[in-house]
Amino acid sequence: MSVRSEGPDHIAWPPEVAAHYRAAGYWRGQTFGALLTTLADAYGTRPAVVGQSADHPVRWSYAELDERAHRLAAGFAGLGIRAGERVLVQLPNVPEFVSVIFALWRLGAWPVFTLPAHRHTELRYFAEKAEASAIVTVAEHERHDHAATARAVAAEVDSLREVLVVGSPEFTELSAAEPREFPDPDPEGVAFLQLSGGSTGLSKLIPRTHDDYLYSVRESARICALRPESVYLAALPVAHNFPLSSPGVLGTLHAGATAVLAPRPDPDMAFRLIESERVTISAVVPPLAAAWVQAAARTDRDLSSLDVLLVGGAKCARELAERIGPALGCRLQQVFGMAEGLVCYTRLDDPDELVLGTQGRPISPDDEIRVVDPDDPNATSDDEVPPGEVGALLTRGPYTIRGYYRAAEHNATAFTADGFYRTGDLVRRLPSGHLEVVGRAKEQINRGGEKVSAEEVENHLMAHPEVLDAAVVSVPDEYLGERTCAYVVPVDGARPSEAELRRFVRDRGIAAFKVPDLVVVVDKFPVTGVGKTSKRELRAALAARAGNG
Ligand code: AMP
Ligand code: DBH
Repeated sequence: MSVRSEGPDHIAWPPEVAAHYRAAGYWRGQTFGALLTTLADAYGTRPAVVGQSADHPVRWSYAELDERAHRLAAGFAGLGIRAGERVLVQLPNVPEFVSVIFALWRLGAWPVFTLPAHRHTELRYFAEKAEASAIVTVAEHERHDHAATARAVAAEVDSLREVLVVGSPEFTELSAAEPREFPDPDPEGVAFLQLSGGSTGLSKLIPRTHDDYLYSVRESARICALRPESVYLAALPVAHNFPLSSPGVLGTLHAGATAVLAPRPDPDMAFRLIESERVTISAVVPPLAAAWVQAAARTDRDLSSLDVLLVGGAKCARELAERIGPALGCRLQQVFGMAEGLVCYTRLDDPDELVLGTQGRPISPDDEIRVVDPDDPNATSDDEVPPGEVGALLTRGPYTIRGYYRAAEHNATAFTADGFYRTGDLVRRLPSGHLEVVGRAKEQINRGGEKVSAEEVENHLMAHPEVLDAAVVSVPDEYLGERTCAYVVPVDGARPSEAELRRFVRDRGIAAFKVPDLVVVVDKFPVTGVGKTSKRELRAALAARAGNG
């Protein structure tokens, strides 16, 4: 398979740069497995993870989580899973998510963090690309038979030897294996593969190391003022980088605090847990923030324990930002991050103007930020715009990758020659260092925090026998921020209906959020000077339609 050999697994930082990150104390030579041992020693009987496991409530102390991770690691090893092997983890917000990933870390195997929303096509792609040897999933979630999908994928991908279903008798047996020790993996080596939102085609795999990720987790916990008494509610799907690490479940554990895993993010579920667990901090994407704000006006639940709500993943409109504090009786903390690395936070002691009007400033003094010419996709780190002007954001630093996993061709354009990551975001930088995100240069639709790659959906549409060409663009949407609109040019004489095309895309086995919200069949696309489809004009046409409608 050609997808398997498109470049190296991991592009390390240059040696002198790595030496600086070590000397500055960012990289401390600790692995996630070793961290859990330290946490169990320090916080033993304190509650680490609270959640629902197959409909029964679970409350694991640090010592219990530690023991479970030890046993599971031995169980995985018994199945033949080895250090350096990749394991697809597709779990919703269940406690086992935490024990499974720490078990894999202890073993030195690499979790690949897929989302519960991913379906056959995506899982197969990740499994092939990573040459994964196992999938860990649940039997069913939100009425989808995950075990069946995983088995179907395993039947098609040679490397996949095991499908492990949390809650099955086989998994329970693995969890009871006799604990044993494994050699601690290299802290500067890859710990796991995180997913990008997939700006060009399918999601890219992002290799993160123990050292770099632990630095961002440790600092995130500090910036969000987590203490052992804190209670973090994971409402978003925990495999995503935001609820995993900013500060997320891992930052929570790092602080010796308690992570509560919500099976669903809706206000009913979230408010019930905030009340019963005395939640102090949580994290949401803007559309969910809006839903919580609305529901707060008519809830009987006691939300008084909530101190901080992080909002990120997509731009939080100023009007929404202003309503959060009054409606929920908490402080707002904005966060602008990416699975590739860079994470910015507004600080808890920032003036209101910055908290409401910016997406924060970077975690690290060594996060290098360049705001460059937005009209030149090849702009270098030298092509900076004047201070205060909008430009394309480039970044480099102690926890930002230097390259995607096995993606040499894409890396050539996604990174500058001197190692800056082209984030694709358009930002303005204030004198304080805070960034205001004003838009996006890359072709990605941000559907309320769920990132949809235009190219990926276009490819699915073009697989339809009656579709000649497809162009997917965003439409502004009051609730989600953006929705997807697919423009389609049919082959001669054909006129596929909107319903038929949407059904076709859905039946390709992809996440429901990627099915175009709107399909418009046209005779031809507007083009740019050199004859490329002009998405700018398509968006303008859509805006005009909306204006007339
Ligand atoms: P992903 O590739 O899924 O990790 O998504 C990262 C992207 O999400 C960033 O490059 C931004 O485009 C977007 N994003 C994340 N947080 C924010 C935010 N607070 N405001 C605006 N955009 C955001
Ligand atoms: O959207 C993201 O990817 C994101 C948002 C906030 C992220 O990765 C993060 C914080 O770490």
